[in-house]
Amino acid sequence: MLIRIPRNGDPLPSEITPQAVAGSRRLFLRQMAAGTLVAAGAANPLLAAAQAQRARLQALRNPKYTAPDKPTAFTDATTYNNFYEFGLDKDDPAKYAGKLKARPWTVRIDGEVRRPLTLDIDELLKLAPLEERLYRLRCVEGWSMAIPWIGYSFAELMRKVEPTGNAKFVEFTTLADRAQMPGLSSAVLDWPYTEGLRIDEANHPLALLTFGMYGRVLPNQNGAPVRIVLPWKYGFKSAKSIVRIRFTEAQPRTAWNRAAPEEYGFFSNVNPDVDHPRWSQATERRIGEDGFFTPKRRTLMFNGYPEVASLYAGMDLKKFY
Ligand SMILES: Nc1nc2c(c(=O)[nH]1)N[C@H]1C(S)=C(S)[C@@H](COP(=O)(O)O)O[C@H]1N2
Ligand SMILES: [Mo]
Repeated sequence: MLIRIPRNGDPLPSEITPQAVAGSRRLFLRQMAAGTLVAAGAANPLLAAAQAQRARLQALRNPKYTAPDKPTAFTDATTYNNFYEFGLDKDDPAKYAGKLKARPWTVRIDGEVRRPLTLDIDELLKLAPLEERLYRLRCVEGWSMAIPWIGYSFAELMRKVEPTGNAKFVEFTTLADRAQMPGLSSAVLDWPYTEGLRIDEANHPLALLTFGMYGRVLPNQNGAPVRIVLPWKYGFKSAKSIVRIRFTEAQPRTAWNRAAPEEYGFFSNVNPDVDHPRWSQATERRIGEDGFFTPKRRTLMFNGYPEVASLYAGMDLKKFY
């Protein structure tokens, strides 16, 4: 991502104390001193209010896809974000995504399919039963979270649109609206943000078309009203606020690959043995565990989802990073 190039002696991106965390720690200490801290959830009244206003989303917990991890605090998952359409700082999406109008919203599904669809977001949401899945999310920058997402396998949508024999890839295009997204004035990426998958990856049951988290619809900063979540890949593959899904014969270009091809490949599977050209990927910092003495976690192959390994049988994953 657009992290400062660590020069000699500079901290690695994963070692910089995130502003939001430092900020909430200061607030916590102040509240402690003032004796106003009644419960952990009261630490951020603004967030509590935002959470209460979002619609609940009913979903059945799928135990097969429930990571044994402790879920990341909702406050962390909604204030420490990458969503460059709203700015480059981790707390920019929480500050500026409030403007995003996530409903009404249409998603176009077309390209190499027998039944192209243009669906209102609430029709798309009802296309298959919603499940809750606790997935690990590993950002290429070296931090991770565990988030209870709500959605259904992207494979369910694929069955409905019936890809043709020519469909070899899927391209996701996300919203690029200058009126709602202040980050678009920056030329850091060539907007709109696009991502892509090989069709067998998209068809893997782990790939989750996601509408909610923590029991409610997605907060804007996490990609409302619909995003994809690919827990075995680096976080940037999981495109937010999707407006178009296109099935293609040729491998689609992706925003990050166009911006820095040596750093962000098409596959971008989590792999502790393949370093980013500017830093190691062997370990990670779990957001919320960043005490001074907290050891880093070892990053797992495919982020701990070995069931995807067969998708890459026979591929040199150093070459196809
Ligand atoms: N449209 C869009 N999607 C995006 C991004 C972005 O900047 N724009 N950032 C990606 C990155 S780098 C990460 S790590 C995840 C973060 O998701 P989260 O904020 O819900 O944890 O979103 C991904 N999806
Ligand atoms: Mo990321």
